[in-house]
Amino acid sequence: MSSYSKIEISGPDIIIKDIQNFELRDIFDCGQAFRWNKTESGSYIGVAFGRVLEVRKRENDVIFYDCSMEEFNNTWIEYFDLERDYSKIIEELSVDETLKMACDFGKGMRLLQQEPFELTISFIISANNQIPRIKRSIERISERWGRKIYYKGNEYYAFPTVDELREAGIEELEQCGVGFRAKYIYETIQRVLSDKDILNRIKSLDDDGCHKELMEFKGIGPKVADCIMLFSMQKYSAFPVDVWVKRAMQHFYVAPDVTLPKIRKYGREKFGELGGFAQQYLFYYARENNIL
Ligand code: 8HG
Repeated sequence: MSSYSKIEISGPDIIIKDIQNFELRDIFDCGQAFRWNKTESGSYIGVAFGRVLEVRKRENDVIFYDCSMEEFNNTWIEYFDLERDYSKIIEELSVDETLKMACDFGKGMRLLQQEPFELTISFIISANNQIPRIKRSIERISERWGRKIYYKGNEYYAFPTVDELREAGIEELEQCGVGFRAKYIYETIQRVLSDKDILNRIKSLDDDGCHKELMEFKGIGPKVADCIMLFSMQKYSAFPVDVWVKRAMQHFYVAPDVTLPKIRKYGREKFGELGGFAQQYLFYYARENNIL
């Protein structure tokens, strides 16, 4: 069962009617995506899969501005995970009191299906970093090497393809504010250039295989691998443990002196195939409420 009643065309726009569990703020501020920004009028504009999209929630509808049916069907249905029934996920997770609270807080969240190469580079940048800085670095990389796209007279930049990054050197990457991570990004670019299908192959593995292979890249540890596989490879047992998830788990479930790998194992065992969803509701709840 999908989570909307119907789709309408309105001039150049597409409107999803009566959508459930879909709030742009929850989707874009829950930590999974770095390229969406709120406009003064309350819509969000972002760049994904080489396209600029402006999207707005109006009462129970979602408006996709300037979007053909073809683009909607080929790109945004999957990207926004529109065919998944989130009320069922929330119901299953809510047997746990903590998750009930976290789901209630972030009930409009959806796990986006993002592009694997972009996400790999983005989450290498995320290691020991803060979200505003991560966003700025990704923006600078896109401005420097990505394709320019115009929307309403403004310039936006697609995240560069691996071929567009062929000439990017370590020093130039450093100039984008990524610090010590420049060499990891550089090496990842070289590896994907020499084996273009590598991320698709990794995506086709099972969850544990995927996690293991991603960690073969320098600059990708267990946490970053979990984020990449969860946000771009549909591996929903992934349970990324960063400082916020660690605090939430220690606050609600495990002893304060438990190690990160143990928290990850506990989370995966407790939530199984819904681990990634549970983690995302927890991350968002913990970060927005600054839990200690
Ligand atoms: O969605 C996320 N989940 C987890 N567990 N960690 C994340 C997400 N998004 C995100 O940016 N991070 C990391 O958390 C990156 C950075 O190390 C820190 C920012 O709070």
